Amino acid sequence: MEQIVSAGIIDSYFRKLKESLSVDVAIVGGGPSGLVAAYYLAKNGIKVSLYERKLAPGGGMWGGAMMFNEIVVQQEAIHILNEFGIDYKPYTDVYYTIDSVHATSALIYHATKAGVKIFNCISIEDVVFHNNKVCGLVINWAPVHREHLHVDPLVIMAKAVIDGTGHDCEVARTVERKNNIRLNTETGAVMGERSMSVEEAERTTIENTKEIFPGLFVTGMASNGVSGSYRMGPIFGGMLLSGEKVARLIAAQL
Ligand code: 48H
Repeated sequence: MEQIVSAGIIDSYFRKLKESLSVDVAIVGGGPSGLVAAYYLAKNGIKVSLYERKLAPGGGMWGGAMMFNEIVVQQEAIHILNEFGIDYKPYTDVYYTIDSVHATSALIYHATKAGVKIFNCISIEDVVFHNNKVCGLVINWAPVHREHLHVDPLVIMAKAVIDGTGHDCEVARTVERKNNIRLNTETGAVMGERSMSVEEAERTTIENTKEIFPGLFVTGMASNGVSGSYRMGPIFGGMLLSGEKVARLIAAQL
């Protein structure tokens, strides 16, 4: 019995990992924007895997604001809440409040149900770079990084990579730092996030959701981090709409 339980887990995990060695889209970060992007791509029949360094995907959405576990979403993103079957309550005529645990778990559930393979506890440490194009991810166990163990990584090949790493826009920074290239931003570099300005930030999150280098797209907070725009606090419509937009951009390209 003990052996069956262990063997079952090992066999099915390694089958899943092996089947994901080459995917259409590899997403870094399991925050709301990455999860929404993953869902819409998978729903479109596209092969998607998502890598999250923490034990639980969901990023910054679980905690609402200051651990008050409620978030705000504006009218423009209500169709995405409806798509995920998420319940919301009107607060004004255009802003809605939502239980953040309910919302986050729904994003994870529907992404996996649509066929997204989520790999948690895995950190992206680099990309694969061929012929001036990003074409995969270099992955390792998150605890390996945390313990500073000198252990070599494995590689996932992908037709498109999404940086959904939030405020730090880690993938974009790594690509820029290591490859002597210009990104598709005003300065050609990662411009860094600005202070809070809610309406402006919500608008630019969507505008800045784009391909910033061949094969590399940004979504969510990373979009504003890369393009030097503002933060917005615990309103999440921009994150959801950004995930929807990046999925649309990639689906049109594949
Ligand atoms: C694997 C990684 C790596 C890596 C990071 O921060 P997130 O929730 O991302 P978004 O952009 O979908 O949502 C942002 C939102 O949560 C937020 O912070 C807002 C709205 N802030 C406004 C404000 O003013 O503060 O999730 C990113 C995820 C996290 O779970 C990270 O652990 C993960 O990416 N991650 N995973 N490898 N190298 N880097």
